[in-house]
Amino acid sequence: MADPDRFSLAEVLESFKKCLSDEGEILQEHYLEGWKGLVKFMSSLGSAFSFISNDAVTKIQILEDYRSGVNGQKYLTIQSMVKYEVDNELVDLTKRGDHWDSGCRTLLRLHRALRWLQLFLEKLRVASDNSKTSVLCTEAYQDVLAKYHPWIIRKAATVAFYMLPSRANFFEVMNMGPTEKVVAILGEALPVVAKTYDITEDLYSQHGLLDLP
Ligand code: 1PW
Repeated sequence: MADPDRFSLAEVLESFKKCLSDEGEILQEHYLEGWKGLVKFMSSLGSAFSFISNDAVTKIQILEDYRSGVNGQKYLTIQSMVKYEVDNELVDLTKRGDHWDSGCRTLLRLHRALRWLQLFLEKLRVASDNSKTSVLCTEAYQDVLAKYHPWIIRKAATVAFYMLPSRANFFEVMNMGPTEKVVAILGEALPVVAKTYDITEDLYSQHGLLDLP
């Protein structure tokens, strides 16, 4: 029987598949489910990753609280959340104030990190068996996420990545069977993650929300 505490990449990718509706809406329930799976993944990578996963846990919780709150219906999809918060001036647009923990700015942080994950897994998919996971992860981080982080976070993240296991061990932690299978599943699932990312990016861009403080 599947161990609920054990990370499975297949489940994470399944959640990201489920989060995209036929109408191109992103269902928060499944988006956050995907993130919870990623947190399990980071826990299985050891304590060096706990500062990364703690931040993700806090942000997932903020969004879950909105979803279970009195206005929970407005947080069904990312689209409905953006409309609700923007229409009701519930987002700090230029500097942090009363709405420093809006759903929009909280999700933006996860959204940016998702791009990193997508890039990293893509690098991992096409890499050779003896390539260093730590290098691939650091490259992906520097390409897309580091620019949003202060020096101290960049430093700590780079140290954590350094401790990542080899590609072969990494695939074992992913709990998905032989390498060829992992590569095949990644090839099928990453375009779905990319689509989720692109839809969110367009939505945020249309509303001028890409630089929320
Ligand atoms: C090995 C695969 C890992 C995939 C998961 C990716 C999660 C990336 C999160 C990096 C977080 C580093 C520590 C936290 C930094 C926060 O300052 C930062 N949060 C994020 C998610 O980038 C920005 O949030 P803040 O400080 O503006 O609330």
